[in-house]
Amino acid sequence: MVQLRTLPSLALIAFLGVASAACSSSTDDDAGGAKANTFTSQSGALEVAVTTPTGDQPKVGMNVILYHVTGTSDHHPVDGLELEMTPFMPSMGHGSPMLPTVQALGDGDYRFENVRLGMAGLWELRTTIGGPVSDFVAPRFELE
Ligand SMILES: [Cu+2]
Repeated sequence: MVQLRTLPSLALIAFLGVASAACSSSTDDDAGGAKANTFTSQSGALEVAVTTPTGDQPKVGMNVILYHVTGTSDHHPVDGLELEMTPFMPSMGHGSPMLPTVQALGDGDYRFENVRLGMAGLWELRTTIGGPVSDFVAPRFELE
């Protein structure tokens, strides 16, 4: 039994190694600059890939944040959404002194400016989704 399982187990370990490397993309540069952190909306209908223009993680201070929104089932970009982002620090119960502005870029892409994250710690980018779809998503980031 042990011998029979040897080959499949090695293949599985190799696969898991690749998968975990893909997930921990924040610190390695081999991902070709993609570095997306993907979050599923509350209803499960949408997936939101979150990046920054530089490919770096959001940082303390002012940020530009990019969302790429796709349908969870068909993976098609979703345009025409009305997004409203409210950064929030759940552990401390406060938000940001300014609300980000958003610009729809087409092809499922949305650009938020003035995302001011005032201190280190865990932040949620609480985002209501309106327009053709009513939903909610809250990407979370630990800022150093
Ligand atoms: Cu705080």
